[in-house]
Amino acid sequence: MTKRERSLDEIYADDAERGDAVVFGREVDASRRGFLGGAGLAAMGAATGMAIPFSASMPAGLVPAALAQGAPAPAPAPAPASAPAPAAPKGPQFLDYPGKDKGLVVLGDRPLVAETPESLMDDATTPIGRFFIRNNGQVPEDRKQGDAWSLMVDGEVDKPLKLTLGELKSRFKPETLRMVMECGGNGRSFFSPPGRGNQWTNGGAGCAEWTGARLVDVLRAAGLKPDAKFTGHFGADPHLSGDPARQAISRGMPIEKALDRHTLIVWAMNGEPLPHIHGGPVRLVVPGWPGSLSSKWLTRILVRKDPHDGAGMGGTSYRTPTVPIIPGSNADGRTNFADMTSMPTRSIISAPANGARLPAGTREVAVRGAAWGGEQHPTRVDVSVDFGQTWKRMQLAERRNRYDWARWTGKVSLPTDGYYELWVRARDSAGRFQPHVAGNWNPQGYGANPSHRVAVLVG
Ligand SMILES: Nc1nc2c(c(=O)[nH]1)N[C@H]1C(S)=C(S)[C@@H](COP(=O)(O)O)O[C@H]1N2
Ligand SMILES: [Mo]
Repeated sequence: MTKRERSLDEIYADDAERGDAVVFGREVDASRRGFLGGAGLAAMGAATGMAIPFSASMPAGLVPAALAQGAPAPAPAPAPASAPAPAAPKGPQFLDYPGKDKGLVVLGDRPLVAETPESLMDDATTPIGRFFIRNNGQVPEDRKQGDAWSLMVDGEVDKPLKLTLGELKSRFKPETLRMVMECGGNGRSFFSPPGRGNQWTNGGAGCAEWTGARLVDVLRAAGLKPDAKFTGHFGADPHLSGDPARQAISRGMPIEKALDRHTLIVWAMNGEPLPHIHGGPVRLVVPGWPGSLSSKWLTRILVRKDPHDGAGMGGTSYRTPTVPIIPGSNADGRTNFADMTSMPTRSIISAPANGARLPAGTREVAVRGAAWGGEQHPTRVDVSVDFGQTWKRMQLAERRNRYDWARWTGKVSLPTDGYYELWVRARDSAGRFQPHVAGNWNPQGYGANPSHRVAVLVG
């Protein structure tokens, strides 16, 4: 047998720094890999032993998707029995949590935050086991109160309500909708320089079937006063410090969003009682807007005449510049910033997975994924295999209801064996395409929605 060159993904799986040295010709900060120059491109071709058929149209400075931050480490080649035990591999830390898929990637463990790799967003309805987790404080103790859980609706209302979950279920007509919930920081890792916070790739999103009462029905039952202009949301989770005087998070929204018939007080997810880690027994689901509004372990909705002032409001929290600022600058969010409302349009390729190796001679690849867009919805999805020179339109499936994501499928052709990147790009109902790079830099890194890229090796 001839001596086999180690592929670049094997080198990366064993030793990411060595991989960087091969590609970039020098050591680079492994968390923020540098840009790939012409020499690096040649080195990469040599290291993978593969041609890059469309290298001529590869944008200068592009970090190949196979190497980009967040790429799941490809499985290393099995080592011979005699080989010394390999050093602990660097790369993603996978979640080990009851009921959760082992493929979820931990972004932080205090508070617990885990994202769903794009390849696990392959179901039309995201299974509970694959749904991302985002906590800001401690996970409250699970007292298994079920229908005895109670919640308050007060403030600018005629009749403050104190409702148990049992009463909520019996007094209001339940609604079931399949809707995306997405963290406001989803895509943050694509910003340069990095935004502060969890370094989400595209995995701070999922699309579940939510069952609950419409918030509008509950607010009408309480009777809104003329001054009812905003909400404030409260949950039972303790602050990370354990200080009872501090809130983990307490966000609020304009009353118009609270009156949207899709905004729900939810007690079931995919037909099951809402799991504790997702805010059970009761949470809000405020679709299309930053996930932070969707308060878990919901205890109180305060109706206000002024914008809410809880933890996670004001400054640069869930706020983006209304006038572009210099990336990396030190804005405090007081001027020319606005609260985030709609999330931007995003699309993902859920199959093939990043780093997929296809048999030599493969000339056609089936591709599929999802697209969604906050208050907008996707009107078309295109995939490119030649670094964005040409695009092929994919087929969009019907959405069940507003805020559902659109699943899409299609086929792309590959002219020869080699290294390819599949790029996906959605256009939304406002006519906006996803950009190639994250724009509108902001200190906390919100709203990054560049094209998702997947590396594929044929041969
Ligand atoms: N009480 C409470 N609600 C919360 C949070 C939290 O930390 N505490 N995190 C918010 C954020 S930032 C997001 S993105 C979503 C995540 O919901 P999930 O963990 O069910 O995916 O819950 C929101 N609701
Ligand atoms: Mo979030």
